[in-house]
Amino acid sequence: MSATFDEVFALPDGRVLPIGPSAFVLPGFARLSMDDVLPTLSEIARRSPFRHMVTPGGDTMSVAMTNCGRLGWVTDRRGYRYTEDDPDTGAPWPAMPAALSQLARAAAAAAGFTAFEPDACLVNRYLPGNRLSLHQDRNERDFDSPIVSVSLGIPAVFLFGGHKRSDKPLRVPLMHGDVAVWGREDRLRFHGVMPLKENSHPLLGGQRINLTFRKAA
Ligand code: MD3
Ligand code: FE
Repeated sequence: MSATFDEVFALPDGRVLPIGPSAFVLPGFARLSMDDVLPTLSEIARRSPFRHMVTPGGDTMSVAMTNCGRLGWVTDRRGYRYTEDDPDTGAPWPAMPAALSQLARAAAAAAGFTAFEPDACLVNRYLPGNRLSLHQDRNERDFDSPIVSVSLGIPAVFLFGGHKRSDKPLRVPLMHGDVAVWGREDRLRFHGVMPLKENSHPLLGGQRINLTFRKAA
């Protein structure tokens, strides 16, 4: 499969598209940062490799995860939480690279959230067929800060739900370089990712990487 015109040529144009009262998609916002961003991802995965975590219910997640930043999100049979150390290596999570925190801060500001200082970045790796079922992000202490997510690689359909699990979600395609920012009344919305379709991206191959920046503490 060859890359689409959009994947190769779409450049950020300053658009901030509202998908909720305080939720926005910034198409292509991260596209021009790849020379700085991609090497940091290899280094993070070298120090804290991607792994399939287990939910409290005992299911192994299809999405593979790692983290950078002072805190990292983990799940196991004991529950969901943030930790200072990677339970697989026993070492602190890799520090958040400046290229990543600067990108997250700039995206938050472009969406109207000033002074965003993330202390956690969850790195999700999706292969074809992998999905993320509807959930809320509520393990963070600070619900006043927004969450910033950067999509890289092959496209995915993001599910943007309501405040009840049963609310019918909006389907939002997220392409390489797209950034989503959401906070305030949209911060606790249910959301998920549809099973990834087989595809290929010129820089990332047959995978999707999603970076989710949070203020956890
Ligand atoms: C939520 N990640 O790691 S981020 C997660 O693409 C997670 O890997 C997904 O959910 C991923 O917890 C989705 C994208 C996103 C965008 C807008 C939202 C999540 C949102 C708006 C409201 C709530
Ligand atoms: Fe989430």
